Amino acid sequence: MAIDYQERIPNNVDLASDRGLQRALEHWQPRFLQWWREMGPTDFQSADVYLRTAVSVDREGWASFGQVKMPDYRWGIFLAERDPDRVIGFGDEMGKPAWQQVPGELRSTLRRLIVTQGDTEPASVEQQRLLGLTAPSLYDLRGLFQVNVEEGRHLWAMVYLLHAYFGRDGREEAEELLHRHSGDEDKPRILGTFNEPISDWLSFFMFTFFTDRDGKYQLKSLAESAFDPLARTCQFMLTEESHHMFIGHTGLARVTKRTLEVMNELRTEDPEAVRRAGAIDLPTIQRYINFWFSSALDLFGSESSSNAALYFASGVKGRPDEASFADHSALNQTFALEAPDGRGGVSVDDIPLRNAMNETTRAAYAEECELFMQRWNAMIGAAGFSFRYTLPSRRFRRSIGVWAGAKVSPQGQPISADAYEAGLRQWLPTSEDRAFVHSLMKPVTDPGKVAAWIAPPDRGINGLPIDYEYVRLA
Ligand code: BYC
Repeated sequence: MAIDYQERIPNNVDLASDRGLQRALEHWQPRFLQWWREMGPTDFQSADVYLRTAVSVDREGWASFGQVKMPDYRWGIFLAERDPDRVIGFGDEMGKPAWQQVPGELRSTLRRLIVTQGDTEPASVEQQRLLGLTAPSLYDLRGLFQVNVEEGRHLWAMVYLLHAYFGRDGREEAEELLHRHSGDEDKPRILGTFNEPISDWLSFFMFTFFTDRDGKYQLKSLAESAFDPLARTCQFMLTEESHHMFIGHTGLARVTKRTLEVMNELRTEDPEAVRRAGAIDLPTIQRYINFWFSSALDLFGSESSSNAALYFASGVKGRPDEASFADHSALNQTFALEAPDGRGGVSVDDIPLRNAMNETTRAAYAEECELFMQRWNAMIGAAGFSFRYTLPSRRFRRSIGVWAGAKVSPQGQPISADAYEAGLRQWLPTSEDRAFVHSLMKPVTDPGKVAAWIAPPDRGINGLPIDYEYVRLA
C-alpha cells in the first residue's frame, strides 16, 4: 500500500480505516512533538536541514530528499509489504502461518520486547541532544539530524505496534516511552548504554558504529519474528538504519585518516605530538573503542538466557538471517559456554543452544566489528605505522551476563582486582583524554569546511557536492 502523505500521520497501514487507533495516535502525536522540542536537538529547530524522508517501502526509490525544518519532518508509520503466505521460520511453531495478532500467552513477552526496542530510540536522541553545537562540518551536522529524526520515526514504529495490538497497556507503555529519559536518576532508559552521555563527536561516531550495529542485529532478529506486524516494521527500519552505521564507520575512518595525515607530516607515532597538532592520537581512539564496544556487548543480554530460549522456541524472536542456518529448531544441540570458574580461571559448560542465542548473536556482531578494525588497520599499515586497533575480548568490562563484574584484561585473561583497577586507566578513556577530545569540539559552519581533527567525507549526500549547504542555519 502506498504511503498517504495527506494524512496527519503519514502511513501505509490504512490508518484511516481504524478511527479508534487513528484517534489514539493523533492524541499521542502532540506529546511526541513536545518531547521532541524539549528533549530533541537543541537550538536548530528552525534551521532548514537537507533530510531524507521515507516516501515508499519499495527497495528502490524509497526516500525523497529536501530542506525540512526538523519539527516539520513527516514522522509516520511504514511497514514492509505483507507476504500473505509467510510462515514461521524457526522454533517449535515452525511452518505454521505467521501471526497477524498477538497470541494471548505471549502478550507480555512481546510487549516487553517492543518496549525495550522502542525505549532505545528516543534515548539516543536525548543522548545526542547537544552535539549539534559542536559539529565538525555542516555535512556532519546534517548526518546527526538525519539520525535523530529517523530514531524518532523508529519510536513511532514501536508506538504504532503498542497502540494497535496491546490495547490500554500498550497506550500506557507508549506514554512511558516519553517519560523515561537518558541518564535520569529516577526514570532512566532501560538498557545501560542508552544512559551514557554522548558529549563529543568521537563518542557519536563510536555510538553509531557500535551501538547502532547492535540495533541492526536486534532488528534483524525481530524481523524474523512470527508476529508479522513486528517483523514487517523491523524490516523497514533496517533500511533506514544502514545509513546510521555508515555515519559511524565513515566517521571513524575519517578521524583515523586525519590522524595518519598528521602522523605522516610529523613522521611520529608520539601521541602527545599528534595532540599538539590538533588530531586525536590512535591510542585515545583505541580507548574509546574499548569503552563503546564493551558497553554495546551488554546490549545482547546474558550468554545463557532462559528468556532467549523462550523467545526462540515460541517464535517471538529469531536469529539474524535465520534462513542462513541449516537447522531452525536448535533443539538437541549444545553450546560450549565459557564462564569464570570462581577460582581465577575459566570453566566451559555445555548449555542448550536455545539458551545461547544471545551469545550466538553477540559473536556474529563482534565478527562484523572486527572486519572494520582490519580495514582501518590496513589504512594504518599503508601509512607505514605499526599501531593496530584491536577489539577487546567479549569478556572485558561486562555488566550483564556470566562475565559481569569479572576482572578480565582486554585480552580476556582473568586478572587480580588490583591489576584490573590499574589497567583500566590505560584501557579506557581517562578524564584527560575526554578533556582533550572535548577541547577539539569547536563548531565549523562554513559550507565545505571541516574541523582539523577529522578528514572531509569522500563524497556528499545524494550526489550533492561536499560544500553544499546541508544545514541552513537560521
Ligand atoms: N541493560 O535473559 P537476559 C537500537 C535485562 S539497539 C539493562 O540476559 P534477554 C538502537 C533483560 O531485559 C537495540 N538490562 O536478557 C541503537 C532482562 O530483564 P527482565 C535495542 C538488561 O531478555 C542505537 C534481564 O536483564 N533492541 O535499536 O535475553 C540508536 C535478564 O536478561 C540488559 C533490543 O534490545 C542491559 N544491557 O535479552 C537507537 C531488542 N541486558 O525482562 C536504537 C529488544 C539484559 O527479566 N530486547 N537486561 O526484566 C531484547 O531482545 C532483550 O530484552 C535483550 C536482553 C537482548 C536486551
